[in-house]
Amino acid sequence: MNYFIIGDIHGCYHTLIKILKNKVDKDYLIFVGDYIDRGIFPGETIQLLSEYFDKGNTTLLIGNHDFYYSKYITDITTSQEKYLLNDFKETRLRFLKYGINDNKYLHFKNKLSFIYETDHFIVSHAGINKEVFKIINHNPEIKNSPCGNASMEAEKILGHNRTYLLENILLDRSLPDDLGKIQIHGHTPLMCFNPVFFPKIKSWNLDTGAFLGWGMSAIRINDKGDVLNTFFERTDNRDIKCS
Ligand SMILES: [Mn+2]
Repeated sequence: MNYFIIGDIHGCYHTLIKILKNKVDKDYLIFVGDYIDRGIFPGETIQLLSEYFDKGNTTLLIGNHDFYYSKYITDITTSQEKYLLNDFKETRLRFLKYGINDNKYLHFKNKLSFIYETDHFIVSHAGINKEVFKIINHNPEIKNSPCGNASMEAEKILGHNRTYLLENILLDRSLPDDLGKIQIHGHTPLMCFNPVFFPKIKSWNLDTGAFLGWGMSAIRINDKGDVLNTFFERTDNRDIKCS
């Protein structure tokens, strides 16, 4: 089986449609997360991703924006300060305009997973260090399974480790460690106009700043983790905010 893996989207729906044209029919699809926020079309984006997920052969990983947006709409007791760096207020209005209320969003969030791992590669939102890899390997139930099913279980098992794990999988901006297999992640935008490979740590970064007006990246790999093709799509003008 071959895999088609797509970097951060952030509501850049038209760019997403374009890059998906490179996917071969039988490819297994993996998205690295950050589907919403920043960009203009969060509703259209998660609608399309839901359809792919429901058809099967697709893993949707969770990004920090996807996760913290769900906190923003549910956790009204917490200070909103920590959300100020995001555009959640605007994103919520865009969702409502498109017909996606909070419950519908939470239904979508239940389709998202933390990690996708095979014998030859591992995909996460922000990249993984050795410490996190150890925790994941001690708790294999959090791999390859949507958080909606796994998160309660993970909470029980991981206890305080869960916050550490979450914040690292979702937020770590440092380069990941060499885990002895190919790593693929997004999260930290690079102005490189191509997916970026770091050979020393066998790691791909697929975030090329779609919402910044740079572009969206994807790779096709085989089940050994060998790269078959790389793709880069300049951000579609319709996805760029007029200021
Ligand atoms: Mn991110």
